[in-house]
Amino acid sequence: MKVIDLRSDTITMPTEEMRQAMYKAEVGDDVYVEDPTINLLEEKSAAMLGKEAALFTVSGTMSNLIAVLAHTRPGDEIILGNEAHMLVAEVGGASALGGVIMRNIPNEIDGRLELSLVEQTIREENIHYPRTTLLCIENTQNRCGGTVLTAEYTVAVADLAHRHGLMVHLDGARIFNAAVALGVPAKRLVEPVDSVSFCLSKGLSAPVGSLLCGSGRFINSARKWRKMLGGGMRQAGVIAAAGIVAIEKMVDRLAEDHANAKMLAIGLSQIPGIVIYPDRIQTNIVLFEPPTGVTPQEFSMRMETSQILAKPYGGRRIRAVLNRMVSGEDIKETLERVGQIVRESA
Ligand code: TLP
Repeated sequence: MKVIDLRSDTITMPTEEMRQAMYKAEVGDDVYVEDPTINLLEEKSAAMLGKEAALFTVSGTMSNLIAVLAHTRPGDEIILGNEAHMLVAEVGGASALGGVIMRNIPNEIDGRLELSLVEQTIREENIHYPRTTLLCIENTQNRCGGTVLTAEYTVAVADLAHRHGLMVHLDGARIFNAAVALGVPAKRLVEPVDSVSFCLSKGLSAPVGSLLCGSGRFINSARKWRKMLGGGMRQAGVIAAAGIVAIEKMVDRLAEDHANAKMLAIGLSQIPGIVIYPDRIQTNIVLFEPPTGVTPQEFSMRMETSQILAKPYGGRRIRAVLNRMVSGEDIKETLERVGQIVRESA
């Protein structure tokens, strides 16, 4: 039986074109900013996102952590959603290594942070209070089911933060999914934020890496923080080369993953007992609940026995992430196998 891996879009393998580019990549010592392939990836990334400069890092987690370190001082408070990846799934790095308090407010079902709640949470000047210095938002919002933040919303929330003297960082691990879903260039979605990170190694299929983008001054500071974290790489052009292919060739095809996500969601909604809202699917992430009486852990184990990999994702939810390694045929197969599991569990 074929294994259908829906655990994450991080499982995507590099394409043949990426491997060729990696083989041929010109390299140099990137700590001296002398790797031409990394320099090119950083220039192209900054241009695509309409920012002055960019920094290549090993992961989304490292980019987000560097952003916090560069924007804040120990003892500051940062605001983010209760479903933010930076809060839930980055090992508490911002607090442990950056010394900041992570103050969270609930994400709306569509991933937004309610503007009035953001405003109420920003500290006023008071001798007892920490300084609130950074707002972090996420687009797409992974744990809300890959929901997108519109350009209009991002302008509104960034304006609010800026009015109160905060900087704004956007965790844009899947910003190109948001751009494709909304049919707008990614740079429009990140225009009002001070920094943005995005991942090469998710739907874009590169093997490694993330880019942190922002002003020239911010990126100079970020480069130093990256060095302190041990992230100064040397001839890493061999991996950056795949990243160039990722941003140039792999963005438009994300639409296929979105269509497959929709197909999976509609199919799941037709299986009695499965709880899912296909109308809420906006990109490549599908959250669903197994029939009552079966725990998500148990259901995910039964799926695994049927060679379908998808993990419990908090509460009663299971997450399936569509990606380049999963075809339309695989979705049909998934629906058949899941239908069978539900019939057998009844
Ligand atoms: N997300 C991964 C991991 O949580 C396992 C996934 O499978 O979704 N921001 C967002 C919104 C993310 O979803 C992720 C990774 C990151 C940051 C961190 O990126 P990496 O894994 O490169 O450190």
